[in-house]
Amino acid sequence: MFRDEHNDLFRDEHNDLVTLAQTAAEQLEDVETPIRCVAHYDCDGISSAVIVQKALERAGKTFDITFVEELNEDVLTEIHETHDEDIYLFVDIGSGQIGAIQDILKEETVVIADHHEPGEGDVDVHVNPHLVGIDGGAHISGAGVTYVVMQEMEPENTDLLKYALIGATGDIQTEDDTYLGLNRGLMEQAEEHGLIERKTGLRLYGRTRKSIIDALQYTTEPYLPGISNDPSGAVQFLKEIGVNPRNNGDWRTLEDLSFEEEKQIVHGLLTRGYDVSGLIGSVYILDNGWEISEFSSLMNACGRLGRPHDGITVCLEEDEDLAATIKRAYGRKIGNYLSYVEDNLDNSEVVQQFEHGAIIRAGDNIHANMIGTITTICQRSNIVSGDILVGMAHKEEDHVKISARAQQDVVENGVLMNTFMDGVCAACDGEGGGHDAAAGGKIPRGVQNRFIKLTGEVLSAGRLTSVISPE
Ligand SMILES: [Mn+2]
Repeated sequence: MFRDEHNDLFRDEHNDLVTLAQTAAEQLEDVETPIRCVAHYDCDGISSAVIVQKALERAGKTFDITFVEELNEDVLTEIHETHDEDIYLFVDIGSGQIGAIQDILKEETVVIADHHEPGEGDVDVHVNPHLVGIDGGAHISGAGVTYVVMQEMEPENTDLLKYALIGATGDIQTEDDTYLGLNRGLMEQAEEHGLIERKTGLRLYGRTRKSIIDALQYTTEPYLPGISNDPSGAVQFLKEIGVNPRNNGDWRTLEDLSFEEEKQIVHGLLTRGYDVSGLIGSVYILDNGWEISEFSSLMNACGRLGRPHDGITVCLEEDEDLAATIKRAYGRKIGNYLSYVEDNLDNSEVVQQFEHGAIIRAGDNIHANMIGTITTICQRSNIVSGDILVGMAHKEEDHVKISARAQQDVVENGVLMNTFMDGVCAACDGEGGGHDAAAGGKIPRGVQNRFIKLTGEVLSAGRLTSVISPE
């Protein structure tokens, strides 16, 4: 069978992943009946679904996509009972639940293309980097794995590379804004094909979308006194350095500036004594004009608003109006949730303060999908102060979703949120994990008070260092 050269870039080094992908591609090529695709609802899952949609359309297959927030026996059973396809394709989800999939879909053919840590079990085809010694956490996303499969199916699918990288960006698989491992190879290919352009510049919020004034005033890391949260200060700064924020009456974005003007901004910030080293780096511009991290935030917003199918539409139809609608709806939702927290700062039933941090008990007032985002914003913008912030929100009928965030200096002192969440959630019949500074978990609703008591002890003086820090 004809195979083109594109996957060759990593065929040598990552032969085994390509071999798995080839098996999956052959399996899918042979299908003549409808396919049920199940995808995770976040940016990486939506990007994976976009790749599936485009590739299966090109291959003339009949298919439909179901998005899920998580996968467990109940969710699988429901999907199984409400659909009658004989073949399932899981993308960016499934590896961790492979045992349940094997049990529930025993009559069906199952292909999994995922990058999560695999559980115990076996399906017809399981494409996962962990199985072949590749770091699925940092080096390739669910969309990346899906891409490799679809590229094996049809070399023309190379144009879908950018979605592999949007997915990786959504899963924060970058370090100091560079892509690692297989993602790096994918990025190089995307650049070669003109799908993504990399340049060095100011990495300010809203690079391609916001006025320069907003990009400056919304920059809070590092904090630029006289510019951050200060629109008139930002206007004054631009005036001082002689950069016009408008062009024929239209607000200009950073992306609209010439290289010289961008340099003037950097120079102006340095002259004022700001440390801007962290603001200068690689920026990646997609061929639709969006900066990749902003586009991936948009995809995440689609998922969190419960509109993942709109994410596919935005990608494939380049629907700018829909993108704007989603951004507005998401912004409004965040604004409402933040007001709820602000209105309850003095209400210890909702915001409970401790020596070293606070717990937000949102109950049904903040959607479980959004509690992580809200906890992050409350901490970064100091709406709720403290070293550690823990957010809790009702999930499903009988669970509580938990998000824990730590300030960077706390993490540097060895206080790790994943260890903390793992320990406290396990002690409450739940499970937790995640990253050093941002972790989360899920516990049964009946043990909320126990969770609050244990967490409160940790967030109180003394135990913060003795319990969760190694020293
Ligand atoms: Mn993923």
